[in-house]
Amino acid sequence: MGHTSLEKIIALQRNPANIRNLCILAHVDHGKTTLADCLVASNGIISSRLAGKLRYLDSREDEQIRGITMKSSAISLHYKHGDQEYLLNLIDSPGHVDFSSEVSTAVRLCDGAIVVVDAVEGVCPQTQVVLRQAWLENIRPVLVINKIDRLIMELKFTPQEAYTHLQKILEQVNAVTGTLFTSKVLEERAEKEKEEEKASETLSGDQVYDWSAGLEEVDDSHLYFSPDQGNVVFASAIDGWGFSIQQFAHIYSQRMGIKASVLLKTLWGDFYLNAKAKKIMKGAQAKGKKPLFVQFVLDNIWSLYNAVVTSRDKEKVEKVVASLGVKVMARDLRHSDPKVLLSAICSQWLPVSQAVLSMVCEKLPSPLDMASERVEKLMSVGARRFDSLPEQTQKLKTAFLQCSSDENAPVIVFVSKMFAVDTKALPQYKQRPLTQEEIAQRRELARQRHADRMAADQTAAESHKELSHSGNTSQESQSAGLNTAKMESLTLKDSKPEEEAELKETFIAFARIYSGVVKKGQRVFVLGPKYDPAQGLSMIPEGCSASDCVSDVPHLSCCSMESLYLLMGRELEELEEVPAGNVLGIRGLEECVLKSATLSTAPACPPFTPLNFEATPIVRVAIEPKHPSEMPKLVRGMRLLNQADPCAEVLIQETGEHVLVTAGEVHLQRCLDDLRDRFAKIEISASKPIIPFRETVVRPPKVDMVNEDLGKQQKVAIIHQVKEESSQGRSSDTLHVDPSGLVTLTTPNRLATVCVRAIPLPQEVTRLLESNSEVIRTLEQINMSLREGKSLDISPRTLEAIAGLKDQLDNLLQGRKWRNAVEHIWAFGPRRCGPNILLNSVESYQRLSVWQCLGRGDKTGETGAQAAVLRDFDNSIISGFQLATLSGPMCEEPLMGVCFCVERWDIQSSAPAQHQDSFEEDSISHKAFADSKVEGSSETSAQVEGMAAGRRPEPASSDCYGPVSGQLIAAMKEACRHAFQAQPQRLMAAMYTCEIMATAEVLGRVYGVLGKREGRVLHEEMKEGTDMFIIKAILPVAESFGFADEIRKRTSGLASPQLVFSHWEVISSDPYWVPTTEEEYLHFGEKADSANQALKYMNAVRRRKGLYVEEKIVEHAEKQRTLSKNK
Ligand SMILES: Nc1nc2c(ncn2[C@@H]2O[C@H](COP(=O)(O)OP(=O)(O)OP(=O)(O)O)[C@@H](O)[C@H]2O)c(=O)[nH]1
Ligand SMILES: [Mg+2]
Repeated sequence: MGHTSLEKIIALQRNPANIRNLCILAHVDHGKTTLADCLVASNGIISSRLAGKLRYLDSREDEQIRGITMKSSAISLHYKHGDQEYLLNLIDSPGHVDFSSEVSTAVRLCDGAIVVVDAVEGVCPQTQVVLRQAWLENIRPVLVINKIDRLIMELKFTPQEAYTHLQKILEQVNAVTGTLFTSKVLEERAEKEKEEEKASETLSGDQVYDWSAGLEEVDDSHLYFSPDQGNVVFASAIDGWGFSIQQFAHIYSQRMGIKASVLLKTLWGDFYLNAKAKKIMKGAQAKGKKPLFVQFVLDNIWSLYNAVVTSRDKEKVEKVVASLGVKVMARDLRHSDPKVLLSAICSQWLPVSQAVLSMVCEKLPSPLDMASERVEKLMSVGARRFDSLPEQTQKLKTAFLQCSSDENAPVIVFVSKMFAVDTKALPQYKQRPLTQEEIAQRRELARQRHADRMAADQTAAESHKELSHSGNTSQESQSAGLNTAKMESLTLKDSKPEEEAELKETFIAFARIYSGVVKKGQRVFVLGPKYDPAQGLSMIPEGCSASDCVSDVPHLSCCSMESLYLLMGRELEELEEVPAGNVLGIRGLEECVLKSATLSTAPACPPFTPLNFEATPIVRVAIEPKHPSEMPKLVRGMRLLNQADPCAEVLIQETGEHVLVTAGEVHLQRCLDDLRDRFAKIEISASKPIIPFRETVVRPPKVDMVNEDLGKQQKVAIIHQVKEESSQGRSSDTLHVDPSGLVTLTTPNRLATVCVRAIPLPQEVTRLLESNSEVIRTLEQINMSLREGKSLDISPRTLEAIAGLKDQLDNLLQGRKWRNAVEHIWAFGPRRCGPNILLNSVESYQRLSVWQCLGRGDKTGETGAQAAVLRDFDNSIISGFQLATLSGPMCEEPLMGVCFCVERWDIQSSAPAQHQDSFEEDSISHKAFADSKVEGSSETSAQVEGMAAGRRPEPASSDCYGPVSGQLIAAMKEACRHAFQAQPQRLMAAMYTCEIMATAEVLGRVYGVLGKREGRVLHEEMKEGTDMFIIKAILPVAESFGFADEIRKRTSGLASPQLVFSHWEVISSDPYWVPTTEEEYLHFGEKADSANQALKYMNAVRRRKGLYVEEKIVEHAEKQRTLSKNK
């Protein structure tokens, strides 16, 4: 535990005003863990000589080997600042994109963050992401510009150049914060205006809005990083030094008699010292003078490095040491590595821990300073507004703000992740140092034993003499003794496996207490993400607590916290109770908490808003055990892995495969290692990554593959293809496809007909829908509640977002084809929120708009008999559309960017009505679905499937086809598939963006690797002041595996890219393309078997899914050879 005793920390935990919960955030490799080492060393937990080399918080073996952090881990530190003592709960987070979910879990528990930026690399993509994450969680950041030593040693900057460079970095960081701030102010202004609008609706309408109103009024100076604000530290974590300008202001105010407050304002900025006038003046740059920062600060550091490292001048060093007043040990002075001497001097002169921790104590908020805005954000889930929550729930806000550790205060705890530790590492299994009495007792015992043995030896020797002739008995007795010893060892061995089985992984919750005192063994409610406090309050009797409540409230369970731990990096310390405002570990929740949860003693507490995850899990692999008999172990292991990782997903696909979805290659590797070594403990084999695709349609191309004008030929070919299929056993008498691509399909009982056309959506629309999927999901939920007759109090922000989406759609869907389209949107799909649209162009059918919650364009529709019948089956059409968009005809991957337009839809009103109710609601709730099964119509679902697969039910009376709604679902799905096939079909590939930093020498090789993998360079620029190039490129996910490794190898580790999922892109080649024109035949040959990338991808997917793959068998090997020569 270092210098600080556990008792001390427990005492500090009781004073929330002096607690700081903070995390370290940065781009990968900017030095977070190294900085954390320095801070940890200041508490004596590790030796300061090892600080920076040990990377203490990277406790996993693979973290040490790879040199990157993969899990965030916490440690509690003690710091004395002025006359106050502080407790700092520090969390180190990973910087690699693959682990950005670990950042989200860390940020949620903190009130502040240290953002670290590499002085050479400056603001990198992940720096922007973490600043955004900090912003979204309303936590306050401070800045550490690290690796200043690289400016001296690597880039060989002069102090003046370094100063200019540092200024630029600050500008970059502030630009990011500025953008975040501006967008927030604009958003808030819009909200305010809207409320005002509501209030003044009855008043006169002529108002003029100033677009920038609000921006100027808001004071944002506290937001920005500036050394004179005291929120910036310059450091070199590896050499152990760091400073804020306060320190230098202090030094120089003593040495030169200038007021510290004056120095504080002028040490950073365009000021210089006029030695003659003994004044500090403005305008250093214009007059060509040295700024104060250069003269007073950087010059000193530069000359120190020069003396110690570059020239290794003993005399100079001694002078410097004397002038700084530091003490250096003789062996450091003699050490062959100058860096040792350097850190020995620097860590006394400008210890980085002191600079950083003082800044943290002064500038970061304590748990008591939590902004009420942040509390409301945490408490209002989804679309609900805070003031619509039950009154008791709203009252809990004061508990948050008070952060009280009173006995009566409600306990509110948030668990942001579960992490697994080896059970043997838990404190209760650890050997404790013995107390004095115990040692004395043992000594006594040992002495006794010794004395006994001496006595026994003596008597044995005597008896041996006596019985030296017969000698039997002694042997017997000896062997008996041996036997008992053996027996003992045997029993010991026997009990071991049992112990081992028990000693497995234990899950500890990574949590923070927002209110109340948590006691060991206490019972609390566990609130699931969907828990509704209003419902809970109405169902749980008043005064009922978690300890005596057997609840059947949905999404609520109870559980007890078996042990509480102080998190100390690699160690855990057991605690009896923990007061509010602290970060802690809790054991005993693994049964009720999967990944994150809210715990409370008050049923009125709402679940916290879900964590913001920046990374989309996209890389999936199928996993199986080497020995099939070990399947159960694998299943159990995967379940544990799922719980232990905030971002990994584990699922069983329809094909029965066990699939693991991860954020990227590095993450995948870590998950597999964990599975193999910790959770399943078996040999496993993983498939190649399964690459996701999307299917879409495009406008018919105007030129053919050899750039000749196409005319009508292409279309003929496509219709030919559809016809071919329909003649292959599909019911052609119910299906008709006209030359323009309009598909007419009649249900098998011939009572209903739908006409559907597929139209490609403009790219911008697809992108818009995709980026707004959350909004669409909310919209869908609201519509559902409205349909069920519930009224919802929707927050203005949500309404704003929905209206915004609608306006944007209106703007993008221009032209004759899309006239009025937005008003007629019927649904989005798949899963009701995807990037495809179902459009209602049935003239005689008016339905409620999906935008009904906006209150405008609200048409109740006509009340004709036909329309009423149609409305009853409305849901079947939507369900059919959802099914069709979920898996397309090309390779059963989801569709994207397709609009299905229903142009005609009739149902003969003689449709049997008794079945309708049961099926109509099936997609609304599971309950309704269950009901329908009870009614005995379960055979219909089988029939729906049968029809979807193209089997044709026997003709008989209309009843034998099952309920009309079911038939309609199938018909709609089929119609959509045919309509899709009637258009030129394309695959869409997932794309990564990557930013690669490389030096000029290796640039060529980077381009080489990118080109080989079908990557496209977007732009390339030179990083200012360095010889590094930054290349931004996009790369198909399908080609990305091994990319990072290859780049690293080819450039001898000089360039290392980070891949981030960016978007979906249409692959331009047509997978179904066959040569149709003379020129094409000439160019590609009859078989056209040159590489068709899209076809390759498509067939790979089909093969994986066990679908039929049409492949040409080589007919004339001879001809093939000549062909390839001709090419
Ligand atoms: N020259 C120099 N190198 C440093 C400094 N601080 C850290 N490094 C080096 O930078 C590399 C990365 O340091 P880490 O502390 O592991 O970086 P990190 O930010 O924790 O990285 P991730 O956790 O993987 O995101 C290591 O090789 C360090 O030795 C510094 O002040 N100067
Ligand atoms: Mg790290």
